[in-house]
Amino acid sequence: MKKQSIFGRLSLLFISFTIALSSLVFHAAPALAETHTVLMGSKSGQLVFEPSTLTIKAGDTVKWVNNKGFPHNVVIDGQDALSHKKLIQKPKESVETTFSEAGEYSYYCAPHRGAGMVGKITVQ
Ligand SMILES: [Cu+2]
Repeated sequence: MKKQSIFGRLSLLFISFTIALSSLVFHAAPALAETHTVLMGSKSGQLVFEPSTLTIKAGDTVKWVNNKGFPHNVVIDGQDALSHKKLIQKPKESVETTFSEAGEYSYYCAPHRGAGMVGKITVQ
Protein backbone atom coordinates (compact mmCIF):
# COMPACT_ATOMS: atom_id res chain seq x y z
CA MET A 1 0.00 0.00 0.00
CA LYS A 2 2.80 2.44 0.97
CA LYS A 3 4.79 1.69 -2.17
CA GLN A 4 1.73 2.38 -4.29
CA SER A 5 1.18 5.73 -2.64
CA ILE A 6 4.81 6.80 -3.27
CA PHE A 7 4.43 5.74 -6.86
CA GLY A 8 1.18 7.68 -7.06
CA ARG A 9 2.80 10.81 -5.73
CA LEU A 10 5.76 10.44 -8.09
CA SER A 11 3.54 10.06 -11.11
CA LEU A 12 1.52 13.10 -10.02
CA LEU A 13 4.76 15.07 -9.79
CA PHE A 14 5.76 13.82 -13.24
CA ILE A 15 2.39 14.83 -14.72
CA SER A 16 2.61 18.32 -13.18
CA PHE A 17 6.13 18.69 -14.53
CA THR A 18 5.01 17.62 -18.01
CA ILE A 19 2.12 20.08 -17.97
CA ALA A 20 4.40 22.91 -16.81
CA LEU A 21 6.91 22.07 -19.53
CA SER A 22 4.34 21.83 -22.31
CA SER A 23 2.74 25.15 -21.35
CA LEU A 24 6.21 26.71 -21.47
CA VAL A 25 6.76 25.32 -24.97
CA PHE A 26 3.29 26.48 -26.02
CA HIS A 27 3.93 30.06 -24.89
CA ALA A 28 7.37 30.17 -26.48
CA ALA A 29 6.00 29.17 -29.91
CA PRO A 30 5.55 32.10 -32.34
CA ALA A 31 2.09 32.97 -33.66
CA LEU A 32 1.17 30.61 -36.46
CA ALA A 33 1.13 32.00 -39.97
CA GLU A 34 -2.30 32.07 -41.56
CA THR A 35 -3.58 31.39 -45.06
CA HIS A 36 -6.19 33.85 -46.39
CA THR A 37 -8.43 32.84 -49.29
CA VAL A 38 -9.42 35.27 -52.05
CA LEU A 39 -11.95 34.24 -54.69
CA MET A 40 -11.22 35.13 -58.32
CA GLY A 41 -14.65 36.05 -59.62
CA SER A 42 -17.33 36.75 -57.01
CA LYS A 43 -20.04 34.28 -56.02
CA SER A 44 -22.52 36.29 -58.11
CA GLY A 45 -20.17 36.10 -61.11
CA GLN A 46 -18.71 39.64 -61.08
CA LEU A 47 -15.17 40.16 -62.36
CA VAL A 48 -13.67 41.08 -59.00
CA PHE A 49 -11.40 39.64 -56.36
CA GLU A 50 -13.40 38.79 -53.23
CA PRO A 51 -12.42 40.23 -50.81
CA SER A 52 -10.68 42.91 -52.90
CA THR A 53 -8.77 44.37 -49.93
CA LEU A 54 -7.11 42.31 -47.27
CA THR A 55 -4.90 43.05 -44.26
CA ILE A 56 -2.55 40.27 -43.22
CA LYS A 57 0.56 39.76 -41.11
CA ALA A 58 4.08 39.29 -42.45
CA GLY A 59 4.61 35.58 -43.03
CA ASP A 60 0.97 34.95 -43.94
CA THR A 61 -0.05 33.37 -47.24
CA VAL A 62 -2.75 34.49 -49.67
CA LYS A 63 -4.43 31.77 -51.68
CA TRP A 64 -6.36 32.87 -54.79
CA VAL A 65 -8.98 30.35 -55.85
CA ASN A 66 -10.49 30.29 -59.35
CA ASN A 67 -14.22 30.80 -58.79
CA LYS A 68 -16.08 32.35 -61.74
CA GLY A 69 -15.43 34.16 -65.03
CA PHE A 70 -11.99 32.65 -65.54
CA PRO A 71 -9.34 32.59 -66.83
CA HIS A 72 -7.73 34.93 -64.33
CA ASN A 73 -4.23 35.66 -63.15
CA VAL A 74 -2.56 37.62 -60.36
CA VAL A 75 -0.07 40.35 -61.28
CA ILE A 76 1.34 42.20 -58.28
CA ASP A 77 2.70 45.66 -59.19
CA GLY A 78 6.50 45.65 -59.19
CA GLN A 79 6.65 42.15 -57.69
CA ASP A 80 7.35 39.66 -60.46
CA ALA A 81 8.54 36.97 -58.05
CA LEU A 82 5.31 37.15 -56.04
CA SER A 83 3.02 37.26 -59.11
CA HIS A 84 1.26 34.44 -60.93
CA LYS A 85 1.14 35.66 -64.52
CA LYS A 86 0.18 32.36 -66.11
CA LEU A 87 -3.57 32.26 -66.73
CA ILE A 88 -5.45 30.05 -64.32
CA GLN A 89 -7.90 28.06 -66.42
CA LYS A 90 -9.48 25.34 -64.31
CA PRO A 91 -12.32 25.76 -61.80
CA LYS A 92 -11.11 25.69 -58.16
CA GLU A 93 -7.47 25.80 -59.28
CA SER A 94 -5.45 27.99 -56.94
CA VAL A 95 -2.17 29.86 -56.63
CA GLU A 96 -0.48 31.04 -53.44
CA THR A 97 1.94 33.75 -52.39
CA THR A 98 3.58 34.09 -48.99
CA PHE A 99 4.21 37.72 -48.03
CA SER A 100 7.25 37.96 -45.79
CA GLU A 101 7.77 41.74 -46.01
CA ALA A 102 5.46 44.44 -44.67
CA GLY A 103 4.05 46.90 -47.16
CA GLU A 104 1.16 47.59 -49.52
CA TYR A 105 0.77 45.38 -52.53
CA SER A 106 -1.56 46.36 -55.37
CA TYR A 107 -2.45 43.67 -57.84
CA TYR A 108 -4.71 42.99 -60.78
CA CYS A 109 -5.96 40.32 -63.15
CA ALA A 110 -4.43 41.04 -66.59
CA PRO A 111 -7.41 40.00 -68.80
CA HIS A 112 -9.93 41.80 -66.56
CA ARG A 113 -7.97 44.85 -65.42
CA GLY A 114 -10.15 47.09 -67.62
CA ALA A 115 -13.26 45.66 -65.95
CA GLY A 116 -11.87 46.67 -62.56
CA MET A 117 -10.58 43.32 -61.36
CA VAL A 118 -7.99 44.77 -58.99
CA GLY A 119 -7.06 44.13 -55.39
CA LYS A 120 -4.86 45.32 -52.57
CA ILE A 121 -3.07 43.50 -49.77
CA THR A 122 -1.67 45.29 -46.76
CA VAL A 123 1.03 43.32 -44.98
CA GLN A 124 1.61 44.45 -41.39
CU1 LIG B 1 -9.80 37.95 -64.10
